Amino acid sequence: MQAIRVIDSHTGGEPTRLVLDGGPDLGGGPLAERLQRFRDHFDAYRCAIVNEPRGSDPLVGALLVKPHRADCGLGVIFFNNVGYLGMCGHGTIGLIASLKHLGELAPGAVRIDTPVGAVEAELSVGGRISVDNVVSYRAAHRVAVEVPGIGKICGDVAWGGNWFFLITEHGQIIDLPHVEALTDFTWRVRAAINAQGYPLVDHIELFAPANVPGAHSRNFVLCPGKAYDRSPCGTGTSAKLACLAADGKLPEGEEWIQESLIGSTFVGRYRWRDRSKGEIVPTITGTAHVTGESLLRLDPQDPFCWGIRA
Ligand code: PYC
Repeated sequence: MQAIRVIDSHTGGEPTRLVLDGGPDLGGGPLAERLQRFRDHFDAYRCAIVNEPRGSDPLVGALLVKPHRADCGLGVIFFNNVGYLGMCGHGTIGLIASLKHLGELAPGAVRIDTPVGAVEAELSVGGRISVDNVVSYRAAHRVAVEVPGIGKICGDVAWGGNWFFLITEHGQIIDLPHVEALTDFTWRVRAAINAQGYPLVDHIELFAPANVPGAHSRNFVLCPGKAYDRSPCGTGTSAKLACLAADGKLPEGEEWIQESLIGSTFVGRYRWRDRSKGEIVPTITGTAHVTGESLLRLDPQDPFCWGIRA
């Protein structure tokens, strides 16, 4: 019976399952090519690892691979209940906390190869983890979308390692009791923005005033497979920082504390990469905790051996 060795963690409540052994052999080459190989030939592994009955909708998988970029010490490909992610901020923090737990990483910096570029993680002695994410930017400002059953919504389209549509004026109450309404609202918005010429946008992010003392904003992030992010979303916070930088609302180097729907926080800041193009390098800081270490068994007699396809 095949076995897959994994270590589970959560970052601000959002789970990550790091695959250490027994995952698909994707061969060599740039990680974007390996991701395509994963999608084309080994997608059953994705489904087996993160979907029910072994996983759950919010769970993000992280396949640890050899890096392709010569300056990287690690490589990772992230995936979820419906597909693959370019980058994942909470997942990178979970990856570092998991390797530290296994004794495979000491405090210090490590560069990590991902399908959308190299990122750099720094593990502090106290256990906090900072990630210098891929270059992020706002691609479109104040895009108006007519959403069936809702009306006109305005938002920004931004890249933070995944594509986001960020909305501040939405009329929604951003708290846990309203999660179903928030999911329904953002799912409709996603269909409308996709239909309106932004087919790659697969994360929708709403903002409201913070509840946690010291935080600057609270968000709700709808992920591609319709689960919401329990963490403040590392790539979503990167996209937000790009918008704040473009609007001149947050100076370079200053802290932006982003709170999630469940009250967990990431500290964000950025430095300009190319001001004339609105390109920033965001840094996201948070913590993660290991929740389990296990062997997933793939029993060929099990009718749901390869997971329940979402
Ligand atoms: O933290 O970047 C993130 C993320 C993306 C999807 C879920 N979490």
